[in-house]
This record gives sequence, C-alpha cells and structure tokens, in this order.
Amino acid sequence: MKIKVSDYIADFLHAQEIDCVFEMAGGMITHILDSLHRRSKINIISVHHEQSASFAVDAHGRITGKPGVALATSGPGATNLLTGIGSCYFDSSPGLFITGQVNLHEQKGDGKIRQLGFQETDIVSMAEPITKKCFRVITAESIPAILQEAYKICISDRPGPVLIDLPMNLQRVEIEAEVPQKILANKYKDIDILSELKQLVEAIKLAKRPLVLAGAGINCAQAKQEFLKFIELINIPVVTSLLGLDVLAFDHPLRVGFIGSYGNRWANIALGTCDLLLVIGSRLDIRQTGADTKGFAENKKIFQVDCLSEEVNNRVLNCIPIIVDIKFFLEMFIKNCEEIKFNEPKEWNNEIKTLQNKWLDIKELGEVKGINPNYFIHLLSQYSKKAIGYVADVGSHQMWSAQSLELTNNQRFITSGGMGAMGFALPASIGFSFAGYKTPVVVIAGDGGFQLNIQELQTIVRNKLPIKIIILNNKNLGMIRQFQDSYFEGRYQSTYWGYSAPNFEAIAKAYEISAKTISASDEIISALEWLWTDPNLPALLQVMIDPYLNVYPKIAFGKPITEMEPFSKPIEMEGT
Ligand SMILES: Cc1ncc(C[n+]2csc(CCOP(=O)(O)OP(=O)(O)O)c2C)c(N)n1
Repeated sequence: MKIKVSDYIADFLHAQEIDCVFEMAGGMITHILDSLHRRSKINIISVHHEQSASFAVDAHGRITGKPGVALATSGPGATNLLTGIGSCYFDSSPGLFITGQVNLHEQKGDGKIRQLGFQETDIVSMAEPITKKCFRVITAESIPAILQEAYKICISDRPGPVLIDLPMNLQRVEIEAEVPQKILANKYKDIDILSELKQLVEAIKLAKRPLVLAGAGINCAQAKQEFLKFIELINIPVVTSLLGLDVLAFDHPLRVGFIGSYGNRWANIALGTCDLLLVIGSRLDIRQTGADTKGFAENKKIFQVDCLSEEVNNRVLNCIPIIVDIKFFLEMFIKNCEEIKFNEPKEWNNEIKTLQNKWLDIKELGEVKGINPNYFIHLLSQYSKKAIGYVADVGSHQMWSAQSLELTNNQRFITSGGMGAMGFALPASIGFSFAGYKTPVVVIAGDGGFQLNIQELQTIVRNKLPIKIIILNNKNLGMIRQFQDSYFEGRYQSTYWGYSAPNFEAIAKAYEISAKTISASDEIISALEWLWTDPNLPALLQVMIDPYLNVYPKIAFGKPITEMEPFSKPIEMEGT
C-alpha cells in the first residue's frame, strides 16, 4: 500500500496496542500529531514540558511492561527529554522516543558550522550513551524497518529506551509499505541451569542465616507472582532494594524490610550478618551495600541472579552468578524443587524480629517537633488502600517513604532510582495513572522537587486524573541540607540559605485542585480522610514538617551497613 509516513507511524503504534502518547507540540512533530489524531484512538496527552513526557513514559513503561511513547520537536524539545530517557535507561523501563528533526536539506551534515536549520540539534549523539539504540533516519523507505527494529530492541532482554530522530521532510512523503504488525519481544533461550539450582539448594539447606535480596529486576521480568511462590517454597526472609520495594507486600510474613544507605536498620543488620545471600534482580550498588564492599561480602556466600553477566561481580566480588531471565529462573526453581522441604530458619527469623522491635522506624528520629514523617507515611498507607501505587520524588521524603510505606500486594512503588532525578514524581504519576486507566495514584514529594515540574498540575486537571499529592514541606532541600550538616558544619548554602518554597496549598487552589495544609500530629487522620473524600478527584495535602529533620538511620561512609548513623559517626565524604 502507498501511505504517508506519519500515517504509517500512527498505524504502527496502533498495531503495537499503544494506548497513549505523551508529547509537547512543536513544528517538527506536527505531521505525526495530525496523523495520530486522524487515524488512531491513541490518547494524545499534552504535557507542559518534554521532561514530563519522558518521566511519564518511564512510569508508564514500568507499570505496563509495554513501551510508553513520547514525541518532541527538534532542539529544545528533544534535549528536554534527556533526563527522562536516562531515567528509563538506568531503571530498565521500555520507552519509545520519537523526535522531529529539521528537513534533511537544512541539516549541517559534516559542515564546520554549529547549525544550519532553526533548532537543528544533534540529539542522536546526545542520547546515544543513555539509550539501548538511537536511529538517525535519512530515507523515508527505511522507516518501517527502523520502527520494527527499535520497538523490538526496546522490549527485548533488559528493557530500556530507544530514540528515533525523524526529519520533517521524511514524515510528509508517501512510501510503499505493508500493514504494520504487532512486534513481539525476543524470547529468552532456555538455558540449562540445573547444576546452578542444585548448588543453590545445597547452600540454602546448609545456611543458618539465609536471606533473599529482591530488586527491580523482578518487576522488569514481570515475575512478581513467581517470586511469591518461590519465596514461600524456600521459606527465607526477604529484604528489598529501593526499586524492589513493591515486590512483596508489607504484611507478608517473610518480608523483613528496605535495605541500603537509608534502609531500615534491622534490614541492614540482617543483610550484613546473613551467611547466605541470594540476590535476585539487584546490582549491589553503593547505595545498597555501602562503600565497604569487602566487609559486606565477608562470612557469607552470595548468589546473584541477573539477566546480564555484566551486572555481577562489579563491586562486591566472588558472587556466584546465575545469568538467566529472572522469570525463567523462578519458574525453573519452582518446577524442579517443588518437592523439596525447606525448613524455616526459626532462630534467624526470631533474631530479625527482635531487631525490628528494637529499631522501629518511627523511633529513629527520636523526639520530633510536630509531625514525624515516618509515622505520617504509615498512616498515609493505611488510608490509601484505594491507590494503585505511590510515586516518590527524590530526597529525604523518598527515603522516609521507602522506610515506612505499607504497600499491599497490588500496589506498586516507583521512584527515580539510578538517575535520582528531582521533579520525577508528578509527571511520573500521570504516566502511572494512565497506565492504570486513570486509577488513583499517590505522589510523595518534597517542596524542592515539586517545583521542578509543578506545571503538570494543569495536565492533571485537564485530564481529570485522581492523583493525590502529598508534599512534605520542610522549607529546604532536606537531603542535601543533612549532608551539609554532616560535612560542612551546617553551612546551608543553597539548601536553606538562598532557597525558598511557595505555599503549595495556594498554588493547588490556583489550578482548581482542592488543597489543605497541616502541621500537627493530631491533624493527620482528619486530613487523610479529607484527602480520600472523593477517590476520583485530585487533591493536594501540604504537610509542614520541622526544617531540621534528618533521615535516619544512614550508613556512614566506609562503615559496614550494620553500623548506621546516628550511632556511628561519618568518617569520610559520602555521596548523598
Ligand atoms: C534534578 C536534580 N537536581 C539536584 C538533585 C540533588 N538533590 C538530591 S535530593 C535534593 C533535595 C531535595 O529536596 P526536596 O525536594 O525539598 O526534598 P527533601 O529532601 O527536603 O525531602 C537535591 C537538591 C537531584 N537529585 N536532582
């Protein structure tokens, strides 16, 4: 058939059952927008900053396992996507990014000039290091094959972003093309892992203090159900990384807690003192193990299950790799070991319970003036069972959330992990809510990060999204202020001094979103009831907290993860 390229793109996305595209208009994508509008039922969600489109794509991809799609115009539109593209790359989210480019004849090519066309910018070179692949399109006829290849790469193996840069003049011509078909991900090859399984089973049977560390890879492999079956079979307690927080419900008897730089103290002690660690879909980065990798690996055997061999034995050495798709690993283990009886490590479980009771998260901050954020997060979860999940921004509030959220089995938790990008939560909640067909999502943000993409309140209002926004307002950039306390004797340059935040209640009301502010503990319950008065409407709750509250516990640089501040003093600089 003969078809205009932009129409072909609309048909291609439709054939992949893409239900929404996030974009901000610009000249170089107008043909595609028009084709999407005319030819497909795909929901076009117009945001107010391309960075928001890319964060929405990231969230949509993580929740559905299918690529979210973003469109942006050349130049500033394309460069604004970059932070979200990087976030997709680091946190393994499938995302298809299509950027309009100036007409081929307006491009500078190898010329020694900076620019020929208006807004001409080499986005491909910029995006290459943070994508699985980038495509610089130079002929219209190649577009069907490029779309197919890009889509397949995006969803196959470890998911991640791809970018297609498409000159305007190629979008408007006609090509000869077949009707687009649905593209399927590459299937993992069945690998024989029986000897690894045998070795693992032996190790589990011998271990007195076994522990599973569950990470984001379980979600990426869409293997949550298999994981549940697996741990109930092997009967081993489970700690989770930040991005693996939602793989096990808060009330599951095998759940221990959240580990890492700001992890629950009892979970970190368990991680530090276990004798067998089975890491599933987690890369043991500095935020999980602390800087003392040698001490971390001492006195324990570590198995690491990952789909990529490159992710194993980078920092923590001598891990036994099991390189295979995580879902396949779990299925194989269940199939081959179903009949084996794994005894509950009773003494070890009791020890962990005792630690947990000793180091309660809500007691870590000691006496708190006003609202205790850990306590607030517990109550927020108890009142937010209608939500399909939470999106945390980046900062202290993110860590209080990870320490204290009570997630149910069906709730997801997403946050910007590897990129650690402030401004993620609000736009990501839009992608998340659309992924759940406009179901309620809770945003937890700080006053600093919320100001990065605050304009998306308008997208929420226009699309009538039931997003419940919590701003933990400490009137400063808390996580960095805490760092300045530790290493710069409280010189709060640019975090408290020279920083300010507006009244978010007034701002929300200007967007016609109902809003409320609280500052005392006895206001929490009625505020949370108010927040959920109508689960179908957005609402914003501003929670004022003491500016000097820190996140505790925190691993100090060079210290083992079992010794966390405030009870051990930092000895060297550590990244925030
Ligand atoms: C885009 C971006 N800029 C800067 C940082 C560095 N940073 C990490 S946490 C943080 C403070 C966040 O402050 P706020 O949003 O108010 O949350 P709080 O820590 O107070 O809870 C900053 C500036 C970052 N992670 N991302």
